[in-house]
Amino acid sequence: MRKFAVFSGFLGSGKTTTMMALTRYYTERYGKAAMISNDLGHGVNLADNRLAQLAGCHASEMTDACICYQNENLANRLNEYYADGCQLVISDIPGFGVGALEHVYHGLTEKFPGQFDLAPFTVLVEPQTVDLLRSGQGGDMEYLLDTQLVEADLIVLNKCDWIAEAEKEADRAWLAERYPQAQVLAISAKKQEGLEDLCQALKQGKASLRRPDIGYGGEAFQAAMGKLSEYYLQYHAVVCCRTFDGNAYLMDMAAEVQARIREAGFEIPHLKLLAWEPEGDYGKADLLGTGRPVEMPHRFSRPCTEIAVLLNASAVCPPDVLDPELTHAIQKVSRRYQLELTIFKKEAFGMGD
Ligand SMILES: Nc1nc2c(ncn2[C@@H]2O[C@H](COP(=O)(O)OP(=O)(O)O)[C@@H](O)[C@H]2O)c(=O)[nH]1
Ligand SMILES: [Mg+2]
Repeated sequence: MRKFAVFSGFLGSGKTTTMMALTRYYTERYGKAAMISNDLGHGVNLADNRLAQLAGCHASEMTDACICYQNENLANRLNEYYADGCQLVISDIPGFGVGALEHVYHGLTEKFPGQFDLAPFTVLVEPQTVDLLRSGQGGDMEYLLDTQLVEADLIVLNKCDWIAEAEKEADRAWLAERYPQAQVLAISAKKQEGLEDLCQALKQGKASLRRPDIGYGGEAFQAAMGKLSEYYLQYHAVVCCRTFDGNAYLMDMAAEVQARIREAGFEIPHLKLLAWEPEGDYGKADLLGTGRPVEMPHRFSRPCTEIAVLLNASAVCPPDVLDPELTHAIQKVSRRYQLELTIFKKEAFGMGD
């Protein structure tokens, strides 16, 4: 088998976490698997790929643009992995992306007929999003949340560790009824539950290569994209004292950003903060909205003396608001911890620009 799967799904639904868990699970049981993190930021070693590398996953990245617009690069990358013995390769797309069914699956099929065995087009969704869709409270993001699921051959309800069995079954049933074209699975990437079913669905299933009308580029698409922006920052920090607590620093930074974006009246569906020290110990904090608690999926195991930090925010907020709010948050919290910062790279841009 030389299969390729796209994992779509909204910001924070767990694409990266699931790809990491699944490539590991698959490799241990069935043969080599690899993951590609796709990012709109420029440069190399952006947050998701750096995280996967720190965690020891078989991973690489494609940056600068959605894989939607890089069919040749993607085909080359897949062929390299297959030549290296990989049997399954998974790539995500940016978390507010739609249209990859057409641009990636049909693009590869038309440009490289017969070359790639495409697994079901897979879309991750978390219970919180199901609640928003069910109650019609998706707001500015409703079009994207819904359209991603319209594209799915396979819907993966992730983060089921958060909900009771009855709620899981109710969410599954609702998804199956509203999106009847898709098979629906329930997993917890964090607890590594449901991975066998997901493996089998990818191994045995096939892409339908449907062509649903998703209004790509239309009014609703433009309206949603026009509200979104991205921010990337990379810096190095020298620590003043041996008691520096990297975990507390990341938590405080996420909380400061949360308070500022809430105060400014905007939303931040995903803020990622990844920091690591020279020996590879690392911490990661995630913020998945102004109304949700900051999560820390990985913690530094000891105090550190210098760190590199990658910050990536995807916000429903204009870039000229997001940029100063984030810059001030970083300065304020870093000053509190007496860190000396060297900034390497900063990018802030609106998705509608
Ligand atoms: N409780 C729980 N959290 C999860 C699960 N999968 C992912 N997360 C967390 O959700 C946040 C976003 O996950 P990530 O993989 O970065 O989402 P992505 O933006 O879709 O790639 C992180 O804090 C993850 O640790 C899960 O199965 N259960
Ligand atoms: Mg990700």
